[in-house]
Amino acid sequence: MATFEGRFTDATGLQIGVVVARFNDLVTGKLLSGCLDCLARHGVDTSENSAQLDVAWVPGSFELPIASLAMARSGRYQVLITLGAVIRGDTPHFDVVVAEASKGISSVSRDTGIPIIFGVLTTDNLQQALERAGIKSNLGWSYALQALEMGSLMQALPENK
Ligand code: INI
Repeated sequence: MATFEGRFTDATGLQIGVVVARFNDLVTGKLLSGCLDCLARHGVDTSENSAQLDVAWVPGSFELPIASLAMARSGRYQVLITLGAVIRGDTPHFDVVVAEASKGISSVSRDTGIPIIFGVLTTDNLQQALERAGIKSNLGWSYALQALEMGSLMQALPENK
């Protein structure tokens, strides 16, 4: 029996792309900070001229899938992280934006075989979003951990060797 698991201790050889939505950047900027902090503490080079990490900004969560598709197709990354915040109070088309972002991200991931971490907060109000972006905990940290796990798992799985 083979058991495959991701690892958190050695990020060497992992190229990571992060796609961040500017909409609600008070929240997404904090998610990005938490995410980069976690990656750095796990040995990822997060410096300005890092060859291991790229960050792409898009206008809103609706655009996360198309930018993810371009990055996934580039063949440069083993894992992508999407960061966004869709707040129900801000928009009557909350459900549309959330549905397009989630369906789009999952289909890009399946179609390209590149794991994409779904780091889009969906909350009723700004307070809840901020609580998940640093006031209580910072989910950006968790998304980074999940990216390390999935990126290294994909490297370990037989069909990716
Ligand atoms: N984008 C978000 O990321 N979060 C939101 O809460 C949001 N609201 O409220 O509308 C939002 N809208 C912008 C959308 O993602 C697109 O950028 C825009 O429609 C242009 O295509």
